[in-house]
Amino acid sequence: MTAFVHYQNIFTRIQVRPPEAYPGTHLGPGDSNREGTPRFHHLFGRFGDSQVGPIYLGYLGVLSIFAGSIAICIMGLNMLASVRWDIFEFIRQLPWLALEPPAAKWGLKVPPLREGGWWIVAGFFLTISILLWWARTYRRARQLGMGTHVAWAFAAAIWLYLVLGFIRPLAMGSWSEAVPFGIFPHLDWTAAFSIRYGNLFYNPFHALSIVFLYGSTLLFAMHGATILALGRYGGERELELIADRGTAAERGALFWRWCMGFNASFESIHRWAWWFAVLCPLTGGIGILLTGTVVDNWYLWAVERHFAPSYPQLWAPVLDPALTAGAAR
Ligand code: 07D
Ligand code: 07D
Repeated sequence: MTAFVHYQNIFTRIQVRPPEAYPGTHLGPGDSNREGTPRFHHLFGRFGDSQVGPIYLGYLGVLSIFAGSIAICIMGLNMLASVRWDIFEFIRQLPWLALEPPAAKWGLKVPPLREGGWWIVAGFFLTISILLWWARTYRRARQLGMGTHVAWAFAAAIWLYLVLGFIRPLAMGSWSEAVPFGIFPHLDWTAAFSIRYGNLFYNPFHALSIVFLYGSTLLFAMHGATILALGRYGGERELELIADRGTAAERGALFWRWCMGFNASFESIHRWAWWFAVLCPLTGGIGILLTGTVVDNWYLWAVERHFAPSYPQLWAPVLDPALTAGAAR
């Protein structure tokens, strides 16, 4: 039996629980206090660290949550108004409800609140909230003497968000080009956007973005699996293994070299992961910014460059079905 029960470490089994909660490093001058008494929870320990809190809020955190809450309240109240303040309908229809941007006739003007003005106000507060949260990731990393890699990765996502809701609408001269707030409505928007601009699949930057999206999941799976598989040799102590390649690092490297002839190093795999993740929204944002501004129809653009076939020439006259006798009947 034991011959078949090989080492398989998929779920976290170890609860890391020191005798006392660790409040974190010394805070510098100008820093705020940390909030909350740290506690240990078994359930959190199953997914990550069993210690929960204290959390550092600081003024950036408080302001960000405040601005974000205003944005969410404006969206929620507008959605509630759209179902005539009926709470039951609000809950039932929530995934379909929307706060839409202003109509095209308003261009970049600020319309009355009921005609898209609320979308601008909500978008303003959401953007402030996201930017403040970005500053928080940057400041906390600096305070801990870390690199600012998390902040710059987040900035890549914010780039796509700003292109979708702010930069491209500015370039097109109309807020109506922006994405609505709403769960399914924002998906409808992507479908309509793709059709309106001649099928986004022919946009090479959309394709690149997909490469990095799929590539990210592939790398994530390969890396996660490798480290778990090396757990019995201390493989999850990645940093030590970068400095001093122990048997875990050697085995991991050998495994991939045997399987595909090449291996990332314990350090470089994280650079691969970072770049793949960052390039997904970075290339995506470029693709969206080019759409409607530089390229009007991606399908025709691809036909001109000979990588999409043109529709076959129809020699026989095409009858409009609406004009045939059958339609009248
Ligand atoms: C798992 C981390 C947790 C984050 C979560 C998201 C809100 C929004 C607000 C109802 C991976 C929290 C969501 C706070 C609620 C209101 C007003 C991150 C994880 C759980 N989308 N999108 C979703 C956003 C765009 C697309 C889900 C945001 C573009 C498709 C969720 C933005 C385009 C699909 C969501 C944004 C696009 C989704 C799950 C901003 C092209 C899905 C997200 C700010 C990029 C999926 C019903 C998730 C779904 C989905 C949020 C932008 C396409 C509601 C906040 C305009 C095709 N999007 N999205 O897990 O199930 O992310 O939709 O730009 O299929 Mg989206
Ligand atoms: C959304 C960045 C902003 C998010 C931020 C987070 C909060 C929440 C939470 C308090 C994700 C803010 C967070 C506010 C706080 C709490 C809980 C990043 C975001 C700052 N596509 N498509 C992409 C595929 C089609 C379309 C990217 C696949 C069709 C449009 C991605 C397919 C049509 C856009 C991708 C497919 C279409 C995209 C997104 C397949 C629709 C975009 C990458 C197999 C019918 C976006 C260039 C990303 C883009 C985008 C994948 C098909 C439309 C790679 C796999 C043809 C309009 N598509 N797509 O990082 O960049 O998103 O395009 O069919 O705008 Mg697409």
